[in-house]
Amino acid sequence: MESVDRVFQTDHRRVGDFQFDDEVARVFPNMISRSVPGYGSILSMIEQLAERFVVTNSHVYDLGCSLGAATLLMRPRLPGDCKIYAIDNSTAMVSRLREKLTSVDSNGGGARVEILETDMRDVQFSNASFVVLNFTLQFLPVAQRRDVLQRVYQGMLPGGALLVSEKLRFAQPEQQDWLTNLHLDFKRANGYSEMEIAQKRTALEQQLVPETMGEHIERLEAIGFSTIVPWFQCFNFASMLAVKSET
Ligand code: GEK
Repeated sequence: MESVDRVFQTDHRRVGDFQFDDEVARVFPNMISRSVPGYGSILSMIEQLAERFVVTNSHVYDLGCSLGAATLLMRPRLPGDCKIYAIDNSTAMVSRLREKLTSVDSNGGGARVEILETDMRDVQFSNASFVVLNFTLQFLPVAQRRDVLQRVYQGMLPGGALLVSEKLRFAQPEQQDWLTNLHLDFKRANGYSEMEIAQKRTALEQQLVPETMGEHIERLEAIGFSTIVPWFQCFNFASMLAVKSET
């Protein structure tokens, strides 16, 4: 049975220091689906999009994979000669994913999975047909985001695609206020108290820095991606696809 997120329910926890530790990893599926509007829809589309972009004998990267939700959905649908690198720098997430992976049926075919406990800034990308950054880029310092995206692009096959899902910031204050309030309503409707919402917000403030959709698109274009398609948005959460030209 899924463990319920009560991480910020008491005010004993030292806020301002959000970490992907064991306490968070234990409740993570519950936490993310109650906090990120559209998370479930995005995951099911990742499964579908992987089938479209992944080519035989290529690599797929799931960067900041947490408990491997995207990896585990993609794996059975991809060719056996493909490899998914499921990458996260949290020991708690990676060890839970290792346990999970040994318990899923590996006889059903699909891609091989290699789990790496490492920082995505240190990954050497190669032969990539599909790269997933599902709510992960936002945790890197803004100044370091371009370098990671650039290296993804360089390691990507022609016709390959990068999927980036992020919390967004809005340049117009009215839009920012509306969408923030709608997101807060979503969290309240999912049972989070005002104290939990406030404490998590404080804890994440320094670590999750959202950018505007325009900033994302501009950077991806500057790197060289030929087509950038924002394909999903719910309140202040969005997902986009950046495709590398075939030629
Ligand atoms: C999902 N994609 O369920 N290198 C590697 N991993 C990192 C880094 C880094 N530098 N920084 C953060 N992480 C998942 C959800 S959660 C999103 C992604 C959220 C990892 C971090 O350890 C955590 O597991 C993940 O990125 C972010 O589809 O919690 O809002």
